[in-house]
Amino acid sequence: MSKSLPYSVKDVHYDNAKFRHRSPLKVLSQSLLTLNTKRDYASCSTGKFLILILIFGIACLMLMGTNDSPLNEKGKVTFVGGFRLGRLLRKPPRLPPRLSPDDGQLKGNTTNSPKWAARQQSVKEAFDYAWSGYRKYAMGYDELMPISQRGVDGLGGLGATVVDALDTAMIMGHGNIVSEAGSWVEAHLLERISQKGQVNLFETTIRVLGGLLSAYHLSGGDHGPKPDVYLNVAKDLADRLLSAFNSSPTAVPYSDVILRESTAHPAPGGMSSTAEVASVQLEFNYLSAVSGDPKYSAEAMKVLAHIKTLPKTEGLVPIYISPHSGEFVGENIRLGSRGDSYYEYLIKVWLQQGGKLNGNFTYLHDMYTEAMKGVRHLLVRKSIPKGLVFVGELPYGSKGEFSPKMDHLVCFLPGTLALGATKGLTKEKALAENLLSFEDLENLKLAEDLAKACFEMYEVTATGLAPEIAYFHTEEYSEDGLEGGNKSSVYANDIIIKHADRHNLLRPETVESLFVLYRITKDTKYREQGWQIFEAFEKHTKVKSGGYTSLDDVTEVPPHRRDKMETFFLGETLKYLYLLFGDDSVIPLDKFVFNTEAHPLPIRNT
Ligand code: DMJ
Repeated sequence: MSKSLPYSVKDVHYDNAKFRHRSPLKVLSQSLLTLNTKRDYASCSTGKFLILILIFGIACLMLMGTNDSPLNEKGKVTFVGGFRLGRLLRKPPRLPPRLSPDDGQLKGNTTNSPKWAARQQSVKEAFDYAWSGYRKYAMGYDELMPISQRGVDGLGGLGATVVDALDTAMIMGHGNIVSEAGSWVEAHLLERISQKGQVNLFETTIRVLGGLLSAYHLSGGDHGPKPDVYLNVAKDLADRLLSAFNSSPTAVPYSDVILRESTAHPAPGGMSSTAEVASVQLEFNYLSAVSGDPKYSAEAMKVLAHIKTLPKTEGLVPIYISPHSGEFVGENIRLGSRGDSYYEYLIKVWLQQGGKLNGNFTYLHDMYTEAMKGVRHLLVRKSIPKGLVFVGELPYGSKGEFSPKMDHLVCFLPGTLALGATKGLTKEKALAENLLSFEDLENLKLAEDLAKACFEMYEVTATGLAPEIAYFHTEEYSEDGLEGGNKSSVYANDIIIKHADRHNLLRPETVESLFVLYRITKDTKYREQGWQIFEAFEKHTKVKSGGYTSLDDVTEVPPHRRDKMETFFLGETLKYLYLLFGDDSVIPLDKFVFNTEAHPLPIRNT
């Protein structure tokens, strides 16, 4: 079957010829070859003059259009043979340079107050503690089981914790952990990738591919392997993951890949999750940009260009999509599991590709704007009696009944809404420069309201940690006897926590949103809330023998513990907390987008 689904090739191709490095020799020989074939034209003197100009022009272009490779350690451009003309003529490179070890975007300008510097240091120590436990009992496994003191491969066996933690260690300036994790990647990961079996396209892309690419960008090479090691492993992995796109008869990829065979198949049941197929583009785009090979981006972007053409409900989409038909399946609409990062990537891919400066991707901004309007119209409600603003679900579509259920996963939304409104600038700056539309202001307001509901999901429990899922008390929906266990909470009667939903997996979404909202609004309440959450993690999830653990029930103290430290605790939760308490100049939000696993990737220079 051929891929007959409509998408615009124009929308999905990078102009990568500009990034691909060609040696001066290659440029000259190719020019001469061209001269040869144009011999007739060159026989007149005007022709010769034009050809000379052409050669000169190509040489200049070559110097102006080189990618990041000529940057030395201080981020300065150097040219072989001392030829400096390019300096006069050079435009800024369209690719963001990799960070040099001295770059302030990693080290910050140290204007932080002692209070927050000390709190940030506590997060760094927590990361050290989490890593030490993992290294001691589970090095090379996907995850640590801290209670049983062993490792487990829940994500296909690529040492997911190592790769997820790597860029966090870089950002924290944890040189020894960068060395340990980086050396493990260099020694083992390529071999693992060539031998392992089934992995999930989405999980492997966001955690492993995203982690490698972020490490490639952030690494100064002073600890661990040379940055190119990360890039080479990333390419090998992505080449195999591409089979998920190539085997599918439509633009919608299969969900599972057999790495050692480079083959792919649908998930049991045949459907792919909407969030999964639409949340691999940041990673594949960046890989294309730095490798100079457009194939990764082209395949990944076909998914979004295809989804653009599908019918939606006020911009909202069902959580399943069929790789066989290319159509959405069912009517279940939610911003929690299987729906969440679809909305996140619409705006982040647009930002990554240069936002307003790059007209090729306006359709993503349009899809995002329509979807957020849909969220405000169809999914946002207020709880009773105290009026918390929350986002519910439409399990049977817009004609069916509204469910006041909100996954903790939905708590990515406040951060995404705020980012989409100001494009990573502070609210103050965006207002001063008159950059906020009415829509942006509405979204920013909603972001702040939702962040409150997310924080209250923590505040309302006995442990101070949020459950996996909360329900909100409304006129139509109430249930007694299912409070969170903190009787002094103002919202004790607004939030309902069912028995099956009382676990906590050390998830990042709320602290992610607190971090983004703090950067954008500068309101210190977000930092204080983040600190409260961090202290609750310290109190209830730290395991004596090493590492941190998920919990079974956040509504009782002491909480019954599960036995798993998820990779995103090191990759996301602790990273966002560290950044929340640190300098704003570290990984600035108008220069980086975080993938959905918190791996920062640079925004393309346009
Ligand atoms: C992470 O793997 C990613 O943030 C994903 O988008 C959602 N789930 C987890 C964290 O909760």
